[in-house]
Amino acid sequence: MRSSLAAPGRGLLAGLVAGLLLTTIQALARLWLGVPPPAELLGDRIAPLLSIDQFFGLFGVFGGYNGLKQAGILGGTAGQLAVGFVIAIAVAVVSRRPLRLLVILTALFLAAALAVLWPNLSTNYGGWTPGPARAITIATMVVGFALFGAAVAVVLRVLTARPAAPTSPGPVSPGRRAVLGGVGAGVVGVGLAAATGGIGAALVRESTFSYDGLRVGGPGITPITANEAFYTVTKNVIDPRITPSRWNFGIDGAVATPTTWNLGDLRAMPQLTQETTLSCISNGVGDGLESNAMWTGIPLADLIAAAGPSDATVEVLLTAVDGYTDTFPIDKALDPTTLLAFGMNGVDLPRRHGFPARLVVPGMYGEKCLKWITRVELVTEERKGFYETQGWGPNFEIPTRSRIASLTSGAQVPRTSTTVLTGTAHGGNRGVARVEISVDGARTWTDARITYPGTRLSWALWSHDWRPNTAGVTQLVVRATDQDGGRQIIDERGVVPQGATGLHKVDVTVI
Ligand SMILES: Nc1nc2c(c(=O)[nH]1)N[C@H]1C(S)=C(S)[C@@H](COP(=O)(O)O)O[C@H]1N2
Ligand SMILES: [Mo]
Repeated sequence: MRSSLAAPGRGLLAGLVAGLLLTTIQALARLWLGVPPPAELLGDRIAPLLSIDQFFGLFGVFGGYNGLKQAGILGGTAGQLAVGFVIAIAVAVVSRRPLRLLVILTALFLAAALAVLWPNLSTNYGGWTPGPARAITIATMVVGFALFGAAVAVVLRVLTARPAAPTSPGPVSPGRRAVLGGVGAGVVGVGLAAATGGIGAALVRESTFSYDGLRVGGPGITPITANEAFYTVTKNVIDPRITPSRWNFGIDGAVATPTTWNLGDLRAMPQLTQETTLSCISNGVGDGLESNAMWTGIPLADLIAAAGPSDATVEVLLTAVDGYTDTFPIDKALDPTTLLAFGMNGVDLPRRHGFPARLVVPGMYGEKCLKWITRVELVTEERKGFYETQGWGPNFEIPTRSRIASLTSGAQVPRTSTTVLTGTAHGGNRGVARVEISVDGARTWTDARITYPGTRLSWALWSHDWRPNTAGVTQLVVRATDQDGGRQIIDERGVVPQGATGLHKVDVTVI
């Protein structure tokens, strides 16, 4: 007896149904439990291994960080489906011992995924800490791959017409049975595709694409940035949504007593509120990946002291639930202004800014301010975090900078009336002492008015009333001096590898 569908066709159909089932299970686990599927983990596995040039090269190919993230997740999911097709077709075509082959191939597929992704398995977007997170991720992969294998076996069985015993002719002929089986598998496949699509749509709504890369700018910059307007940078396709009961914060490594605290423990400790400006290492001269907020939290030093740090400690290695890591020197971790923050501008940290807890590390780039943090490991030798492995740094201290925010190059300015120029100046953790403005391409300088002085840890806002008088093209330039007397670096340096320097220049036409 022969099935109406040839073996490769049966394999393809089985691979489609089983692959969609696997994708659906993974999508549901992502949505409900925050378990990242292999395609997502693969991105995190590869990203740190790229050089900055390769990383930016991929931005160019895929249209920025968002485009790269989308291509990565779609490519990884398609790749998984492709491997599934290969397995199912191989099993369908090999007539001897197909089940044994199926078990072997599925187990190999699973083992390869676990081996490649091993360092990333403790990532969990629902807030589980590294130990349970790893167990849940592995369990989800084992269940998903096993069900994939089972689904291939079932579909192939349904599609393969077996010879009917001559003494008991069934009402349905084997050929017809295969056709019905094919139709059945098709219906199941369409159902699974719809389920995957529906869950996929829910995941897209959760995604970071709408806000990753949010910047501040324009004439309306306020001393304190509203939470909704605060600049945002994330490595994630979907940011963590942490259930506090699953989460805790721990200090381990070179300490006398590794210690964990739950959110209730931490909130019961004395809190302080500190104004601090955060600034991304990718913030180009004059760009808006920089914002200021009032952060409420506990000095990290108090928590480290409770765990009994070893004198041999050189750095802290920080880990967040999304698998993001970074390091900075122990001296900075013990600085009383380095906070484990729970509050932002008087409310709980918003989800996208790190709920329930993030670091605030004044004077160092935003990279170091881990959102959704769960672990601080004291280490006795230099280690590297997510972006450090790409080659960023080694100096992560924010240089003194200033920006003209109210105008962009190409603007037209009236000759006979006053134009109010406004902007920001930021001295890292050194405070801003002075801002000067030039309206003639850095030939002559005048002091701008400091309209908001800020603190040593925050930006200042400045303003200058400009009455041009003469028509034509001119260049506006701003420069700042910090409270330690450090003047803004005029050498132009790009954001790679340790942040941009140079003066912000805006070309305008006076009409
Ligand atoms: N867990 C985690 N923390 C993170 C990141 C991340 O991707 N994951 N991005 C970092 C980067 S590059 C920056 S600039 C800041 C941005 O913080 P914000 O989005 O609250 O402004 O968060 C940092 N902390
Ligand atoms: Mo950043």
